[in-house]
Amino acid sequence: MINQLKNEFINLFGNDGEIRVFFAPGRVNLIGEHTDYNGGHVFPCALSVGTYAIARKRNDNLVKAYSKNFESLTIIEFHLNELVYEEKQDWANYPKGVIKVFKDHQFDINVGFDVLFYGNIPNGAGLSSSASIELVTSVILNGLFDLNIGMVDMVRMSQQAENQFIGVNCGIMDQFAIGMGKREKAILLDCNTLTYTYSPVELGDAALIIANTNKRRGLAESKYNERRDECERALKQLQQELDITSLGDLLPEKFEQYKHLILEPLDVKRAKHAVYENARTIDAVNRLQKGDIVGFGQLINDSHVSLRDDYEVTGFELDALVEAAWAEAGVIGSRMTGAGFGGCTVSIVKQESIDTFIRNVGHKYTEKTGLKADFYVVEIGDGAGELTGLLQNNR
Ligand code: NG1
Ligand code: MG
Repeated sequence: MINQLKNEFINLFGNDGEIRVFFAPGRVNLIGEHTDYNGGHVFPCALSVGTYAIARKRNDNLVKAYSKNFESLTIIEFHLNELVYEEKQDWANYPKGVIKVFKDHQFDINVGFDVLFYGNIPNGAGLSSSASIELVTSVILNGLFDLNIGMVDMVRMSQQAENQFIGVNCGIMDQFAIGMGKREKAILLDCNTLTYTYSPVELGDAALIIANTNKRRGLAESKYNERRDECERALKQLQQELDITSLGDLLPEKFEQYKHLILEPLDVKRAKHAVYENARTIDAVNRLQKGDIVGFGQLINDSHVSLRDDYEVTGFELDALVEAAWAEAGVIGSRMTGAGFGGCTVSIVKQESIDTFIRNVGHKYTEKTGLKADFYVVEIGDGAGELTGLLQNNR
């Protein structure tokens, strides 16, 4: 595939000068949802699918970018000194935003570059195609301009691009998982301190299956910021008596003791989810590490119930898909993943039941919603970087 992408690059931009290849994965979060911006723990992993980019420095100040995923569009062109958000350029705002943040941090990007992007992550499905474009742009800049930036700093700058340039006030989970991911491992990340550990995802005779509702997440952005506000308000009220910096600092027992300080009943539910989900995430990783897959799966189910009833970010389609999964014999756990409202679920399914799972759950889902679900067996891949020599061959 990479050779084909290189050929297309040459057809678009000519054959003059060294061509380099970069990749950033998508991610799936196993547990710890809507905890990142609450200073809690998350447990995501990088996928083997993601965004490929073929890139080469130019001699002038232009960036010329082309995406194979939007082939009807021509090459998008912008000047390094005019990095402004443009509604009609949609996807190109992600690379643009990252370049802007790098320049704002005084990194020396003295010439422009040509770039071809190709992504094989389903779009708008909660698998972080946007953070994937951000991170692939970061590693392009780091590589082409010999910037020698550490990955965690690139993760932070990619998040800043999303916050400041795109205007989504997201936490750091997606960019961190995509930058720091490791094959066959998930990352337990404390979003308050950014301390992290890798945990092997050994599920015995079971596999992880992603199912896409194919319901796009239209309202997600506005509801997302609304949930952030609700949690922030709850935190402020708790801080009147508690010395905490985030909801992630609170254990469930303490929360029960002090929740009367939160004035709005809805805010109590939102904060409750954040506090219990954080505790659940730490508990789940302990169980997984001890080989207690059933216990791990039970907590994944509990996470969905909490996101459905307390955080209220699931919706008809996600609930239909998860309920159909719960009814299957070979299912150890199932829940929504990502921001919610649509997008994907993640399930732990016994190998021998995968085919019947896909058939039965797909059928029930369509009966209930009129939509068709897509299913993928998860392969946990490596984080973002340049693909040199051998790494290019097996793609
Ligand atoms: P997705 O599903 O990628 O939109 C969003 C946030 C994360 C996190 C999750 C909920 C963005 C880019 N990312 O993920 O930071 O808060 O929701 O756990 O909005
Ligand atoms: Mg996104």
